Amino acid sequence: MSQWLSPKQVAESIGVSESSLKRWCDRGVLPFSRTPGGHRRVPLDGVISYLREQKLDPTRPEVLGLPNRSQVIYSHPAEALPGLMNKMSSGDFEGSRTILVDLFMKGVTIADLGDQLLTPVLTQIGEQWADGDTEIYEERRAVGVAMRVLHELSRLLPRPQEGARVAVGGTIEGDQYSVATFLVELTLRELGWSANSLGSNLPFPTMLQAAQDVNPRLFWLSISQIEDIDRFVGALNQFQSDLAPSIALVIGGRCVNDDLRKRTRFSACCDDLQQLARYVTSIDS
Ligand code: B12
Repeated sequence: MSQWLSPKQVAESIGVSESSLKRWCDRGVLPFSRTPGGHRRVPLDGVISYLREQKLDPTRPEVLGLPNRSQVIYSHPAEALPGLMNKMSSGDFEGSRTILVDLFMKGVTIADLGDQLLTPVLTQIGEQWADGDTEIYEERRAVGVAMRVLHELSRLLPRPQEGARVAVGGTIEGDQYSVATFLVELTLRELGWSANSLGSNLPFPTMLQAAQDVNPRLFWLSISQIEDIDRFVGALNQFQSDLAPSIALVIGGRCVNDDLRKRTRFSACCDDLQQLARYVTSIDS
Protein backbone atom coordinates (compact mmCIF):
# COMPACT_ATOMS: atom_id res chain seq x y z
CA MET A 1 0.00 0.00 0.00
CA SER A 2 1.47 3.35 -1.10
CA GLN A 3 1.86 6.08 1.52
CA TRP A 4 0.53 8.61 -1.06
CA LEU A 5 -2.93 8.48 -2.59
CA SER A 6 -4.67 10.23 -5.46
CA PRO A 7 -7.73 12.38 -4.64
CA LYS A 8 -9.81 9.78 -6.53
CA GLN A 9 -8.63 6.96 -4.22
CA VAL A 10 -9.26 9.02 -1.08
CA ALA A 11 -12.68 10.11 -2.34
CA GLU A 12 -13.61 6.49 -3.06
CA SER A 13 -12.45 5.30 0.34
CA ILE A 14 -14.38 7.99 2.25
CA GLY A 15 -17.43 7.94 0.01
CA VAL A 16 -17.39 11.55 -1.26
CA SER A 17 -16.96 12.94 -4.77
CA GLU A 18 -13.52 13.57 -6.18
CA SER A 19 -14.30 17.26 -6.66
CA SER A 20 -15.33 17.64 -2.97
CA LEU A 21 -12.13 15.91 -1.98
CA LYS A 22 -10.04 18.31 -4.08
CA ARG A 23 -11.86 21.23 -2.45
CA TRP A 24 -11.05 19.81 1.02
CA CYS A 25 -7.39 19.73 -0.01
CA ASP A 26 -7.47 23.30 -1.25
CA ARG A 27 -9.23 24.50 1.95
CA GLY A 28 -6.55 22.82 4.09
CA VAL A 29 -8.89 20.15 5.51
CA LEU A 30 -6.52 17.46 4.23
CA PRO A 31 -2.78 17.82 3.69
CA PHE A 32 -1.46 17.22 0.17
CA SER A 33 1.55 17.66 -2.09
CA ARG A 34 1.74 18.04 -5.84
CA THR A 35 3.53 15.70 -8.23
CA PRO A 36 6.00 17.26 -10.71
CA GLY A 37 3.06 17.16 -13.19
CA GLY A 38 0.89 19.24 -10.80
CA HIS A 39 -1.44 16.45 -9.56
CA ARG A 40 -2.49 16.42 -5.91
CA ARG A 41 -1.27 13.53 -3.74
CA VAL A 42 -2.65 13.01 -0.24
CA PRO A 43 -0.50 11.29 2.43
CA LEU A 44 -2.11 8.17 3.90
CA ASP A 45 -1.33 9.27 7.48
CA GLY A 46 -3.13 12.59 6.82
CA VAL A 47 -6.26 10.74 5.69
CA ILE A 48 -6.10 8.41 8.71
CA SER A 49 -5.68 11.32 11.16
CA TYR A 50 -8.61 13.11 9.56
CA LEU A 51 -10.89 10.05 9.77
CA ARG A 52 -9.90 9.41 13.40
CA GLU A 53 -10.43 13.02 14.44
CA GLN A 54 -13.80 13.29 12.69
CA LYS A 55 -14.80 9.77 13.84
CA LEU A 56 -15.69 8.97 10.23
CA ASP A 57 -16.07 5.41 9.02
CA PRO A 58 -14.43 4.88 5.63
CA THR A 59 -16.99 3.38 3.24
CA ARG A 60 -14.26 1.43 1.39
CA PRO A 61 -11.51 0.83 3.98
CA GLU A 62 -9.66 -1.57 1.68
CA VAL A 63 -8.75 1.33 -0.63
CA LEU A 64 -6.68 2.71 2.29
CA GLY A 65 -5.23 -0.74 3.00
CA LEU A 66 -7.41 -1.04 6.12
CA PRO A 67 -9.13 -4.32 7.05
CA ASN A 68 -12.57 -4.93 5.60
CA ARG A 69 -14.88 -5.17 8.57
CA SER A 70 -16.95 -8.22 7.87
CA GLN A 71 -16.41 -9.56 11.40
CA VAL A 72 -17.75 -8.53 14.82
CA ILE A 73 -16.72 -4.99 15.65
CA TYR A 74 -16.22 -3.49 19.09
CA SER A 75 -16.50 0.08 20.34
CA HIS A 76 -14.28 -0.14 23.43
CA PRO A 77 -11.13 -2.10 24.29
CA ALA A 78 -12.84 -3.86 27.23
CA GLU A 79 -15.51 -5.35 24.96
CA ALA A 80 -12.86 -6.60 22.54
CA LEU A 81 -10.72 -8.43 25.11
CA PRO A 82 -12.28 -11.94 24.89
CA GLY A 83 -12.45 -11.78 21.08
CA LEU A 84 -8.86 -10.62 20.76
CA MET A 85 -7.69 -13.28 23.23
CA ASN A 86 -9.32 -15.88 21.03
CA LYS A 87 -7.81 -14.54 17.80
CA MET A 88 -4.30 -14.00 19.15
CA SER A 89 -4.05 -17.34 20.91
CA SER A 90 -5.09 -19.13 17.72
CA GLY A 91 -2.57 -17.12 15.66
CA ASP A 92 -5.31 -15.41 13.65
CA PHE A 93 -3.48 -12.36 12.28
CA GLU A 94 -6.34 -11.07 10.11
CA GLY A 95 -8.86 -11.32 12.98
CA SER A 96 -6.49 -9.61 15.46
CA ARG A 97 -5.66 -6.92 12.91
CA THR A 98 -9.34 -6.22 12.24
CA ILE A 99 -10.10 -5.74 15.94
CA LEU A 100 -7.07 -3.59 16.76
CA VAL A 101 -7.00 -1.43 13.60
CA ASP A 102 -10.76 -0.90 13.84
CA LEU A 103 -10.50 0.34 17.44
CA PHE A 104 -7.57 2.57 16.43
CA MET A 105 -9.68 4.07 13.63
CA LYS A 106 -12.45 4.72 16.18
CA GLY A 107 -9.97 6.92 18.04
CA VAL A 108 -8.66 4.47 20.68
CA THR A 109 -5.06 5.43 21.40
CA ILE A 110 -2.04 3.14 21.04
CA ALA A 111 -1.53 3.50 24.81
CA ASP A 112 -5.01 2.08 25.45
CA LEU A 113 -4.61 -0.68 22.87
CA GLY A 114 -1.38 -1.66 24.66
CA ASP A 115 -2.50 -1.29 28.28
CA GLN A 116 -6.04 -2.58 27.90
CA LEU A 117 -5.67 -5.21 25.20
CA LEU A 118 -2.21 -6.43 24.20
CA THR A 119 -0.80 -6.57 27.73
CA PRO A 120 -3.76 -8.45 29.27
CA VAL A 121 -3.94 -10.85 26.31
CA LEU A 122 -0.21 -11.66 26.45
CA THR A 123 -0.33 -11.90 30.26
CA GLN A 124 -3.15 -14.44 30.00
CA ILE A 125 -1.29 -16.41 27.33
CA GLY A 126 1.79 -16.38 29.62
CA GLU A 127 -0.33 -17.72 32.49
CA GLN A 128 -1.72 -20.48 30.30
CA TRP A 129 1.83 -21.39 29.28
CA ALA A 130 2.92 -21.48 32.95
CA ASP A 131 -0.04 -23.78 33.74
CA GLY A 132 0.91 -26.08 30.86
CA ASP A 133 -2.26 -25.22 28.91
CA THR A 134 -0.50 -23.42 26.06
CA GLU A 135 2.45 -24.52 23.96
CA ILE A 136 5.55 -22.34 23.63
CA TYR A 137 4.90 -22.05 19.90
CA GLU A 138 1.45 -20.59 20.59
CA GLU A 139 2.95 -17.91 22.82
CA ARG A 140 5.61 -17.05 20.21
CA ARG A 141 2.95 -16.97 17.50
CA ALA A 142 0.83 -14.52 19.54
CA VAL A 143 3.87 -12.23 19.94
CA GLY A 144 4.40 -12.44 16.16
CA VAL A 145 0.78 -11.43 15.56
CA ALA A 146 1.10 -8.50 18.01
CA MET A 147 4.29 -7.26 16.33
CA ARG A 148 2.79 -7.49 12.82
CA VAL A 149 -0.29 -5.51 13.84
CA LEU A 150 1.88 -2.91 15.59
CA HIS A 151 3.95 -2.53 12.40
CA GLU A 152 0.72 -1.88 10.54
CA LEU A 153 -0.39 0.72 13.10
CA SER A 154 3.05 2.33 12.82
CA ARG A 155 2.36 2.95 9.12
CA LEU A 156 -0.94 4.68 9.98
CA LEU A 157 0.50 7.08 12.56
CA PRO A 158 1.37 10.64 11.57
CA ARG A 159 4.94 11.20 10.51
CA PRO A 160 6.80 13.47 12.93
CA GLN A 161 6.80 17.16 12.04
CA GLU A 162 9.96 19.24 11.64
CA GLY A 163 11.31 20.07 15.08
CA ALA A 164 9.42 17.24 16.83
CA ARG A 165 10.90 16.15 20.15
CA VAL A 166 13.14 13.12 19.81
CA ALA A 167 13.02 9.96 21.92
CA VAL A 168 14.93 6.68 21.74
CA GLY A 169 14.97 3.62 23.94
CA GLY A 170 14.93 -0.12 24.10
CA THR A 171 15.44 -3.08 26.41
CA ILE A 172 18.55 -3.91 28.41
CA GLU A 173 21.12 -6.62 27.78
CA GLY A 174 19.63 -10.09 28.39
CA ASP A 175 16.08 -8.80 27.89
CA GLN A 176 14.63 -10.24 24.67
CA TYR A 177 11.15 -8.72 25.03
CA SER A 178 10.07 -6.69 22.01
CA VAL A 179 6.36 -5.78 22.30
CA ALA A 180 6.55 -3.24 25.15
CA THR A 181 9.43 -1.20 23.71
CA PHE A 182 7.66 -1.01 20.35
CA LEU A 183 4.46 0.11 22.11
CA VAL A 184 6.42 2.88 23.85
CA GLU A 185 7.73 4.05 20.47
CA LEU A 186 4.24 4.12 18.95
CA THR A 187 2.70 5.82 22.01
CA LEU A 188 5.24 8.63 21.71
CA ARG A 189 4.81 8.87 17.95
CA GLU A 190 1.07 9.22 18.38
CA LEU A 191 1.79 12.18 20.67
CA GLY A 192 3.85 13.84 17.94
CA TRP A 193 7.31 12.73 19.01
CA SER A 194 9.98 11.46 16.67
CA ALA A 195 10.50 8.19 18.55
CA ASN A 196 12.57 5.16 17.63
CA SER A 197 12.95 1.94 19.53
CA LEU A 198 16.53 0.73 19.20
CA GLY A 199 15.24 -2.80 19.84
CA SER A 200 15.97 -5.42 22.48
CA ASN A 201 18.99 -6.81 24.34
CA LEU A 202 21.09 -3.62 24.30
CA PRO A 203 24.20 -3.31 26.47
CA PHE A 204 24.38 -0.02 28.44
CA PRO A 205 27.51 1.26 26.60
CA THR A 206 25.77 1.11 23.23
CA MET A 207 22.69 2.87 24.65
CA LEU A 208 24.93 5.60 25.98
CA GLN A 209 26.53 5.94 22.57
CA ALA A 210 23.05 6.22 21.01
CA ALA A 211 22.12 8.94 23.51
CA GLN A 212 25.30 10.87 22.62
CA ASP A 213 24.78 10.44 18.86
CA VAL A 214 21.05 11.24 18.77
CA ASN A 215 20.82 13.64 21.74
CA PRO A 216 17.14 12.84 22.42
CA ARG A 217 14.88 14.73 24.83
CA LEU A 218 13.80 11.38 26.31
CA PHE A 219 15.47 7.99 26.68
CA TRP A 220 13.26 5.06 27.72
CA LEU A 221 14.11 1.67 29.10
CA SER A 222 11.60 -1.17 29.08
CA ILE A 223 12.71 -3.63 31.74
CA SER A 224 11.17 -7.13 31.64
CA GLN A 225 14.13 -9.34 32.52
CA ILE A 226 16.99 -8.65 34.93
CA GLU A 227 19.72 -11.24 35.28
CA ASP A 228 21.58 -9.83 38.31
CA ILE A 229 19.69 -7.17 40.23
CA ASP A 230 22.69 -5.61 42.06
CA ARG A 231 24.74 -5.38 38.89
CA PHE A 232 21.73 -3.93 37.09
CA VAL A 233 21.10 -1.26 39.74
CA GLY A 234 24.76 -0.15 39.54
CA ALA A 235 24.73 -0.09 35.72
CA LEU A 236 21.44 1.81 35.52
CA ASN A 237 22.57 4.46 38.00
CA GLN A 238 25.85 4.85 36.13
CA PHE A 239 23.93 5.19 32.85
CA GLN A 240 21.66 7.84 34.38
CA SER A 241 24.62 9.90 35.61
CA ASP A 242 26.41 9.58 32.25
CA LEU A 243 23.35 10.83 30.33
CA ALA A 244 23.30 14.53 29.46
CA PRO A 245 21.11 16.36 32.04
CA SER A 246 18.80 17.53 29.24
CA ILE A 247 17.72 13.91 28.59
CA ALA A 248 14.79 12.57 30.62
CA LEU A 249 15.31 8.92 31.53
CA VAL A 250 11.98 7.09 31.68
CA ILE A 251 11.76 3.53 32.91
CA GLY A 252 8.96 1.00 32.95
CA GLY A 253 8.27 -2.69 32.57
CA ARG A 254 7.35 -5.82 34.51
CA CYS A 255 10.57 -5.84 36.58
CA VAL A 256 10.15 -2.32 37.89
CA ASN A 257 8.95 -2.80 41.46
CA ASP A 258 9.16 -0.67 44.62
CA ASP A 259 12.59 -2.02 45.54
CA LEU A 260 14.01 -1.11 42.13
CA ARG A 261 12.37 2.31 42.23
CA LYS A 262 14.00 3.05 45.59
CA ARG A 263 17.45 1.98 44.47
CA THR A 264 17.62 3.63 41.06
CA ARG A 265 17.64 7.14 39.61
CA PHE A 266 15.41 8.20 36.73
CA SER A 267 13.28 11.15 35.61
CA ALA A 268 10.04 9.16 35.55
CA CYS A 269 8.95 5.63 36.26
CA CYS A 270 5.72 4.50 34.63
CA ASP A 271 3.48 1.51 35.30
CA ASP A 272 1.90 1.69 31.90
CA LEU A 273 1.65 3.60 28.64
CA GLN A 274 -1.12 5.88 29.89
CA GLN A 275 1.25 7.16 32.59
CA LEU A 276 3.91 7.71 29.95
CA ALA A 277 1.42 9.69 27.86
CA ARG A 278 0.58 11.87 30.87
CA TYR A 279 4.25 12.39 31.71
CA VAL A 280 5.25 13.47 28.19
CA THR A 281 2.23 15.73 27.92
CA SER A 282 3.41 17.42 31.13
CA ILE A 283 6.95 17.96 29.82
CA ASP A 284 5.59 19.10 26.46
CA SER A 285 3.59 21.92 28.03
C1 B12 B 1 6.14 -13.29 25.11
C2 B12 B 1 6.89 -13.70 26.34
C3 B12 B 1 8.21 -14.14 26.21
C4 B12 B 1 9.00 -14.06 24.90
C5 B12 B 1 9.13 -12.60 24.39
C6 B12 B 1 9.34 -12.61 22.88
C7 B12 B 1 9.45 -11.25 22.34
N1 B12 B 1 10.04 -11.16 21.17
O1 B12 B 1 9.01 -10.25 22.88
C8 B12 B 1 10.37 -14.69 25.26
C9 B12 B 1 10.66 -15.85 24.35
C10 B12 B 1 11.60 -13.76 25.23
C11 B12 B 1 10.16 -15.09 26.70
C12 B12 B 1 11.13 -15.74 27.41
C13 B12 B 1 11.02 -16.14 28.71
N2 B12 B 1 9.94 -15.96 29.51
CO1 B12 B 1 8.44 -14.90 29.02
N3 B12 B 1 6.78 -14.12 28.68
C14 B12 B 1 6.25 -13.65 27.60
C15 B12 B 1 4.83 -13.13 27.91
C16 B12 B 1 3.82 -14.20 27.50
C17 B12 B 1 4.42 -11.82 27.27
C18 B12 B 1 5.37 -10.64 27.52
C19 B12 B 1 4.89 -9.42 26.79
O2 B12 B 1 5.40 -9.06 25.74
N4 B12 B 1 3.85 -8.77 27.32
C20 B12 B 1 3.23 -7.58 26.68
C21 B12 B 1 3.89 -6.30 27.16
C22 B12 B 1 3.36 -5.11 26.37
O3 B12 B 1 3.53 -6.13 28.52
P1 B12 B 1 4.54 -5.54 29.58
O4 B12 B 1 5.92 -5.92 29.27
O5 B12 B 1 4.02 -5.80 30.93
O6 B12 B 1 4.45 -3.96 29.28
C23 B12 B 1 3.44 -3.14 29.79
C24 B12 B 1 3.86 -2.41 31.06
O7 B12 B 1 4.74 -3.16 31.84
C25 B12 B 1 4.45 -1.13 30.58
N5 B12 B 1 5.82 -1.04 30.15
C26 B12 B 1 6.70 -1.98 29.79
N6 B12 B 1 7.87 -1.44 29.47
C27 B12 B 1 7.75 -0.12 29.60
C28 B12 B 1 8.67 0.91 29.37
C29 B12 B 1 8.27 2.23 29.56
C30 B12 B 1 9.23 3.34 29.32
C31 B12 B 1 6.93 2.50 29.97
C32 B12 B 1 6.51 3.87 30.14
C33 B12 B 1 6.02 1.46 30.22
C34 B12 B 1 6.44 0.16 30.02
O8 B12 B 1 3.63 -0.82 29.49
C35 B12 B 1 3.25 -2.01 28.79
C36 B12 B 1 1.85 -1.84 28.29
O9 B12 B 1 0.90 -1.82 29.32
C37 B12 B 1 4.94 -12.96 29.47
C38 B12 B 1 3.62 -12.92 30.21
C39 B12 B 1 3.48 -11.62 31.01
N7 B12 B 1 2.86 -11.67 32.14
O10 B12 B 1 3.97 -10.58 30.65
C40 B12 B 1 5.87 -14.13 29.81
C41 B12 B 1 6.66 -14.10 31.12
C42 B12 B 1 7.16 -12.71 31.40
N8 B12 B 1 7.80 -14.96 30.80
C43 B12 B 1 8.15 -15.74 31.78
C44 B12 B 1 9.20 -16.67 31.73
C45 B12 B 1 9.31 -17.63 32.91
C46 B12 B 1 10.10 -16.69 30.66
C47 B12 B 1 11.36 -17.55 30.53
C48 B12 B 1 12.21 -17.63 31.80
C49 B12 B 1 10.91 -18.91 30.03
C50 B12 B 1 12.02 -19.95 29.86
N9 B12 B 1 12.00 -20.89 30.76
O11 B12 B 1 12.79 -19.86 28.95
C51 B12 B 1 12.12 -16.82 29.42
C52 B12 B 1 13.10 -15.74 29.95
C53 B12 B 1 14.10 -15.41 28.86
C54 B12 B 1 14.83 -14.14 29.10
N10 B12 B 1 16.11 -14.23 29.37
O12 B12 B 1 14.27 -13.06 29.03
C55 B12 B 1 7.29 -15.52 33.00
C56 B12 B 1 8.04 -14.69 34.06
C57 B12 B 1 7.74 -15.20 35.44
C58 B12 B 1 8.47 -14.38 36.48
N11 B12 B 1 8.06 -14.53 37.67
O13 B12 B 1 9.34 -13.60 36.21
C59 B12 B 1 6.02 -14.81 32.38
C60 B12 B 1 5.32 -13.82 33.33
C61 B12 B 1 5.05 -15.93 31.97
C62 B12 B 1 4.41 -16.62 33.17
N12 B12 B 1 3.16 -16.31 33.46
O14 B12 B 1 5.03 -17.40 33.81
N13 B12 B 1 8.97 -14.72 27.19
